[in-house]
Amino acid sequence: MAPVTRGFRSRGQERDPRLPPGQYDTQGEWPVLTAEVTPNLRPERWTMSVDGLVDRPSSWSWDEMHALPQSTWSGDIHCVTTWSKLETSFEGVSVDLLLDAAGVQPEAAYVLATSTTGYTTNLPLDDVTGGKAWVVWSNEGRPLSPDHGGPVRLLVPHLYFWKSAKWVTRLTLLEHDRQGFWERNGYHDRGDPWSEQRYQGD
Ligand SMILES: Nc1nc2c(c(=O)[nH]1)N[C@H]1C(S)=C(S)[C@@H](COP(=O)(O)O)O[C@H]1N2
Ligand SMILES: [Mo]
Repeated sequence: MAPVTRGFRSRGQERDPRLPPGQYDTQGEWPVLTAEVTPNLRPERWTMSVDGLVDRPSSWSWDEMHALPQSTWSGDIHCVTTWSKLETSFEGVSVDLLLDAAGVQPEAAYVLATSTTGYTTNLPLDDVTGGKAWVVWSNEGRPLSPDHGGPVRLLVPHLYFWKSAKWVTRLTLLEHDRQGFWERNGYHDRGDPWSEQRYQGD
């Protein structure tokens, strides 16, 4: 029995390659991190808008969003407070679709995402295009709960999860970066977990 036990132990000590540096696995749990009061949002009254440096400022109602081609993303999410949730999935629409419909102007290089609550977060345009970002309304096949951003949140899973604005309602295309809520409070403008871009200057 001893060799078997040792085998298990050493396997348990190996670092999971899916975990970026400084992160731990929540083992399936999904913590809630909310800076503001969770809004009670009725889907019928929610809209998604794309504005700023676009040819056609555009808005989608709940029904219009659901009429767009949908995608499912599966993978891992990483919060800057060091938790990672591995192997989860979300359903929604690609941000590429929304930006293409609005027609992004050539000077646009950044995006500011805004929530119905006033929460904001800034992202390089390159980080929300090319199949890297979605507007999602369900997780593992179930509607997003209000705590997790329901009815609708942004999903930018390759960056720290504060970039994935809950209750997202607007994407504004900008020529110059404009800091959002956490970024003004010292968090990184990009937030790549694999290079540990946690704070300004990292
Ligand atoms: N509107 C809004 N979006 C937000 C936040 C927030 O406080 N308000 N927290 C961010 C942070 S720090 C993280 S880790 C994730 C947490 O999402 P969850 O509560 O669904 O885990 O949402 C991000 N989006
Ligand atoms: Mo976070």
